Amino acid sequence: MDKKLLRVLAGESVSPPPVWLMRQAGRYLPEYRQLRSRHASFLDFCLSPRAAAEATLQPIRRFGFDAAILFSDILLLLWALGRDLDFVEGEGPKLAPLQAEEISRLDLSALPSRLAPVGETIRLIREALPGAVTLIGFAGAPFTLAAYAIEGGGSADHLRTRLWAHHDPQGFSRLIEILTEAVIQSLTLQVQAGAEAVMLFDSWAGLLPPRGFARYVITPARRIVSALRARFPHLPLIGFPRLASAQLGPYAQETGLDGVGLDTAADPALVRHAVGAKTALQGNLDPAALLAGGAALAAETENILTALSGHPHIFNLGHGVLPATPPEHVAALLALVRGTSRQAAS
Ligand code: 1CP
Repeated sequence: MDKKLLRVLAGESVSPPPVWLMRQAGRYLPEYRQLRSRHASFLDFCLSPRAAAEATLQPIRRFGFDAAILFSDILLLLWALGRDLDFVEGEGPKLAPLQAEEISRLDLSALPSRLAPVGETIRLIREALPGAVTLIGFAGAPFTLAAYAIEGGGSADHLRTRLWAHHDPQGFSRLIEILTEAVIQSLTLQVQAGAEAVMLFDSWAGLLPPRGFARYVITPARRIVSALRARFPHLPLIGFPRLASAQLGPYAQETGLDGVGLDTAADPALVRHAVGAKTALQGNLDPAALLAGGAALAAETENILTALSGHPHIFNLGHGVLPATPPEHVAALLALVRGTSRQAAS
């Protein structure tokens, strides 16, 4: 196998580690801003296969990452289930907040046709992608999707979601089950189109108390892993339960995922023992260190490389690239990880 990222997800420690960054496509790149300006709506942009494929490939051409991540958004799945979705410039995503009586109207039947352009995007990316680069597909995990559906967008405290889970655990579980099925369908479509690994983004998993985490994060992730493994026995899967590093031991062991993403606050030296020798770890440079650049970037990068040396490791950030990040800092990071700038840095 000549793809470093797939070797690491199979449990091998590779030095230097493969590297890609969450939100490696996006506003910090001038070529992205130019491409984006040709589409009025972000949803249309994500659903235009040629534009989305181009956005995916831009950071690969510029930096030569070891993986490309499909350019799309986790919220497209809610739109594919019949929820109205609008990305408001400068404010973020807006949806009509989901009411309990609307759960039964979430429509799984429209999902394959509504997400068909995503399959086309993946086919275009695979045609253009260099052979050593792995294409990662993704979905939001059910709990994070539920949080966006219920709140109607981003939220400071996610109180509607957290209260719903306590007041009406049966209704909430029903919603999680429907979203679990939708995630399985979306990831199946992506793998059939050519995604070589998939990642589950559970950005708000850390809001839950331990029993809620087991029920709404671990159980759905395990179902997603087993449904996909039944269809695609060799498919590598990565999970990213953000802000939940204390739960990563049980999360890795009970879900059967091949890799786990670490957020910025996670201590890699502790987590590597909690998850065991075979679970790959992905992360976890502070995006602010990448924005800062210079000595801070070099020191933080070195710390992570040392803490995960000898463990299957995919170098990444602890969250997405910040829009103000100078592209030269990304190039400097790659040189640090790959050991080609040790002289320059000393
Ligand atoms: O151009 C623009 O203004 C749109 C900004 C943007 C972009 C570039 C959004 C809106 N989504 C994306 C792309 C995106 N989103 C990718 C593409 C691939 C890549 O990483 O390069 C991915 C994987 C996502 C995933 C995503 N969307 C997550 C999970 C990761 C995370 O950041 O925690 C989440 C929570 C979202 C929701 C979302 N979409 C967009 C915004 C601004 C948000 C966050 C809203 C909020 O919570 O306030």
